[in-house]
Amino acid sequence: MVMRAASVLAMVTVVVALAARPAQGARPRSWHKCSKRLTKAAADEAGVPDVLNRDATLRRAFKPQKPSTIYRYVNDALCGDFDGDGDRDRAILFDRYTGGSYGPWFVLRRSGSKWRITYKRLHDITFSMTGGQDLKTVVPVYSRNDANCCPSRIRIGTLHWTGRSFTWRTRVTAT
Ligand SMILES: [Ca+2]
Repeated sequence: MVMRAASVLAMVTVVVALAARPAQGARPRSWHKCSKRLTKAAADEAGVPDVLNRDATLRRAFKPQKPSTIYRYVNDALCGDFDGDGDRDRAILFDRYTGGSYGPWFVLRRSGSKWRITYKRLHDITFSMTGGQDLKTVVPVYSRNDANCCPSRIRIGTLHWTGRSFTWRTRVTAT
């Protein structure tokens, strides 16, 4: 009986240990659309409003208003697990104030029980952010004769996680 109890205990210990660690060979999970409300809450917790308010370029652009009062609404919210650690990560792109103003965006990851900023771009005129294996952003590139609605080219940005760090590449393409 004692032996049996001991072996059950050992089994429970193994099961608990397996559950506590990330799945073996866990793979990065693609970025996909998710809750704007929860992503904004994560951004607030990670200190995104402070980062916006401290940025000199954004402060100059919106003076005397605080940038965090300009960037209150979420244009795109994406979730994924870019580093494959089993914890959901989030990315947020804020609504631009006007067509030509900056569209700041951030990548957030869990660190213990806290959200932290792990990547940011504040000064691109980012129109949209989409998911997949990598995060992709679109910035309009206007030629002299382009109407406001219709840039003739776009700059596509790709944020890729190498397993150790992010790489950022852009390429310009016709629309
Ligand atoms: Ca993760």
